[in-house]
Amino acid sequence: MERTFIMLKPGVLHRRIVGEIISRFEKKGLKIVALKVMRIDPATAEAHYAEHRGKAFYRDLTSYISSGPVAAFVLEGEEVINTVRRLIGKTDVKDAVPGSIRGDFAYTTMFNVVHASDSLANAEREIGIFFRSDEICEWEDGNADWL
Ligand code: 3AN
Repeated sequence: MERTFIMLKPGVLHRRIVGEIISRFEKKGLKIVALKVMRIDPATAEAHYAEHRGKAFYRDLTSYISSGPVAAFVLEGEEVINTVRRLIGKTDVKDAVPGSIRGDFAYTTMFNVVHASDSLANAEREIGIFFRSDEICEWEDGNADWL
């Protein structure tokens, strides 16, 4: 069983499409174990995107991520990291196919609507940045046999 970190980026709350996006993960059968609306301070934004330090878009990216409220959550499931990456679509919006979240809701790569962890190591690191352990709620899924 894996966990992954998802963040709906600034602007998504303003567009009132949080529910529509979360609903895609729920309909797939993925399990929400943590969920909150928050602001990301600049130091946390830099820590989160540390692997991109030095790239041309790094400064714009970290200031954008701190520019407004985000919806952050943790999903749990078998192979959830790869499943979520397929649901969100490619990073470059030109390659994000219709039917994926980015393909349907994003127009530019910087504002590509959603972040999701891309590896087990990054998932653990990112969940640790954004959630305390007491904010993660384990629950039994009585419907698991139907998925
Ligand atoms: P992903 O979010 O799909 O894991 P990363 O980690 O390569 O992709 O990039 C992190 C974020 O940086 C992207 N979600 C996007 O907002 C931004 N980004 C990535 N590449 C570019 C680019 N070439 N131009 C502008 N922004 C970019």
